[in-house]
Amino acid sequence: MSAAEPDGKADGVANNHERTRTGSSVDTLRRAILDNLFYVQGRFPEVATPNDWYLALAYTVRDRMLHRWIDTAQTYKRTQARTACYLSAEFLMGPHLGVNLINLEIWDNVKKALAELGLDLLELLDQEPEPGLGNGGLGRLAACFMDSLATLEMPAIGYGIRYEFGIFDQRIEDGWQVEVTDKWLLHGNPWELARPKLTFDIPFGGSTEGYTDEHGQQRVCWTPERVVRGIAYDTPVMGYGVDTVNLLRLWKAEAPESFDFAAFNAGDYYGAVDKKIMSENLSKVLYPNDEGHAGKRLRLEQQYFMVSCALRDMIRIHLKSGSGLDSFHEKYACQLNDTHPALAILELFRLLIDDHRVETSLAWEIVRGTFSYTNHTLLPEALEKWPVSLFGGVLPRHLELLYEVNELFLDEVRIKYRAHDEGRIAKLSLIEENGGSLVRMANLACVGSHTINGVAQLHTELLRTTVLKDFHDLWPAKFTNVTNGVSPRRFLRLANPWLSQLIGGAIGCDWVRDLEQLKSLEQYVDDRGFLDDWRKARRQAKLRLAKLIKARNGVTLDPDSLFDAQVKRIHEYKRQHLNLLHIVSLYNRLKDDPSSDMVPRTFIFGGKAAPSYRLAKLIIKAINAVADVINRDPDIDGRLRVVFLPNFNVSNAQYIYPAADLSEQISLAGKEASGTGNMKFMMNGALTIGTLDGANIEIRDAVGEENFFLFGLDASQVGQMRHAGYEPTRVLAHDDELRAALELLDSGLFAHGERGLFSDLTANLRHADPYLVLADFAAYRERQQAVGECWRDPACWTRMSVANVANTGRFSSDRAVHEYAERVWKISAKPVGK
Ligand code: NBG
Repeated sequence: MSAAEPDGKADGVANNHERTRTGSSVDTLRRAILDNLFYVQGRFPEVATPNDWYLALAYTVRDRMLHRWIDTAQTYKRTQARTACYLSAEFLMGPHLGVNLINLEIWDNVKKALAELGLDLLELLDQEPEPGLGNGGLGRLAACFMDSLATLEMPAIGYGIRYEFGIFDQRIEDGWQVEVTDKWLLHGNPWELARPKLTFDIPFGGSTEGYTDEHGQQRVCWTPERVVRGIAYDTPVMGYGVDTVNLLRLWKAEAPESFDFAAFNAGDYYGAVDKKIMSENLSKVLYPNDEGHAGKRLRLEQQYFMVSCALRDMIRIHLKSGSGLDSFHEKYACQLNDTHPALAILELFRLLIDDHRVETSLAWEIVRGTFSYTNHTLLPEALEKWPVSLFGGVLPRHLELLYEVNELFLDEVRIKYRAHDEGRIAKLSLIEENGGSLVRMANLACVGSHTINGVAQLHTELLRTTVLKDFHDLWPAKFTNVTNGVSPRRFLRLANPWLSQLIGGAIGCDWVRDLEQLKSLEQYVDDRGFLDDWRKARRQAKLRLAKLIKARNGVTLDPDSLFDAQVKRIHEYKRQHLNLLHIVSLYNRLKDDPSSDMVPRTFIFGGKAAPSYRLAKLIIKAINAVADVINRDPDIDGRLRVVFLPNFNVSNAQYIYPAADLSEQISLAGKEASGTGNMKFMMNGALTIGTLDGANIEIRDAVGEENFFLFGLDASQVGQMRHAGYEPTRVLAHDDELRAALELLDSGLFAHGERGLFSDLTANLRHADPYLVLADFAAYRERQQAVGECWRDPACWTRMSVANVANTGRFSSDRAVHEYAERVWKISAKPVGK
């Protein structure tokens, strides 16, 4: 049957071999999997392990992407398409296999083909190690944007680092977080293609010297102290239901020569390999965030390595097309994903002036025409700054250029205001003089970009009025907002097969590429049959999560209890401890009055703490300790369950979002830039309990206040309260339940009798409470009470759940990418072959 089978679109060749690599019928897929098992893995079915089969399948899927990839590249080349380059130190892609099966629309056929081979697709999906090349929201956003760019058929390249070790694996031992290295490359990575010939030698350190060129021009020559070679590794990123496959190009660091032969010959074997090791260190490991980067030379070197490789690659492509560098900014729109790649501004300037001899003012014009900058945080401690001495040691030429740019920029400021205002100049300067001098990366990003954006309306507003106020005063038109979005392919279509199927049956499947279509689900909010099916579909997802938690935590969950979930990085501003205090107070209530009527709840936590963030790690310990006691207490009788699912990552996120009834988005107002987990929960039909922070505000606007559990201070009230002098002890004095909860945490009950184990946490709340946990506690408790009441009316709850999904359209990353494309990048779709 296979020979007559109409295969994939570009598969025009009537040749058996070709068909095996491109066709998508069940029979062809089965043959292809076997072929890859033989010829790529060198295995045969009788001895193949699940991992062998996974790899055979992955290659089968990759084969189906490759010709589309080449067609896409040819289309872009032929049309000389303007291209968005997403520069990011993090791409938290998550497992590729599932989403590629969805995007290629071959899920069902692959499933059948595997069944014929006696294999289970879900089992093979589980084999894939997660490429965790990111910390959290910022890295995952980059991945969702890559997905949307491809789906919208927009020319784009993602540039980043191929870390050998991504974000650490989190184990929980005795309730504590333990970090373990993540060996995602251990069994090979079928999704990437190494490009050993595509390399750049990146200079570091050394010194600079002026000289006069043959035309009498003053120039500068940088003589580096060492060179590291960047090698390209390409990962195809498939669009949904289209032929577009875009490129994610990650750089691996190597030594230009594996051995220093002089040292080797002199008998210094270790010295000879030393250099190689030092070079390779550059792409060895992803830095966990919240680490305080100042002084971390390796981190600075990583950033430079990445942007220099990326820019040299862009220049290479541009020159190859026959264009001159004066049109570089017409060819490329480069997005700086936070300040991590902001060195690209100086590096492009340097490459243009020093290496390509572009005249300085034209070079600066090109630079400013090229870059745009997204800010992802308002936390002052997260804004990157580098000691000038470190900066100059690693990048001597860039420091000179930084001073040059700064001088020109500060003159621009003086001229604009017709004054020399010391205060203003000090705030805007690229250098902070505060004890030691520091290079301010956010300021550099603002000065070198044509557009600056925040990631939710409130966040952008706060950027305009606080963190970047002086830049906004100077260039109001540079600022814009693009609220984040998430990929409906991964986080609904793939993650939640049951709900996807139900939705598909009701309104068809076009929502996968046009999420606004979910709006028409509103016609079903009073349809009892539909609501029943909705509950059943959601229950399936809860059962799946319960199974995972049983396996990982050994805790049995009641799928009919209210699943109340908070999954995200552990951080004081996100206030997992507010949630925890509420749980402890519920526990107290049930112990005081075992007959009290409370809806059964399962509290699910997940998230990693930065390895050096002590208080965050203590919060993890506290959650686990409380879970341990509550889950064992016979008085509670399963009415409360608390679990901390270890190692929150994209893979298990796909189990959690679909299973949650309630989404906890309880950060202190004004702190969470946007949040994207909030969107993923909503998209799957969870209701939100949340503050007026980040994108919660827009979620509430979209779904209507009656479908959202709002509580707490808003950003301006937070400011006022601080201004008036906030005293947590005063709150405590008036709230017996809250006091009792804190006291119970201190009592030793949750610490095998060890009093004081949590005192750093509780004392911090009692005496400082920098994130106003206590101030918001009463409002939170009250809203949680309302959540419980609402849960008692399943029809009402389900209606609200449907309403949430129906109004989720705006939170697709497709919408966000459209906005960037139109307002920031000025790129448009280039469908393959057209
Ligand atoms: C995070 C913010 C989130 C936001 C994501 C994506 C970093 C540094 N910032 O609120 O905390 O949703 O970025 O924009 O990861």
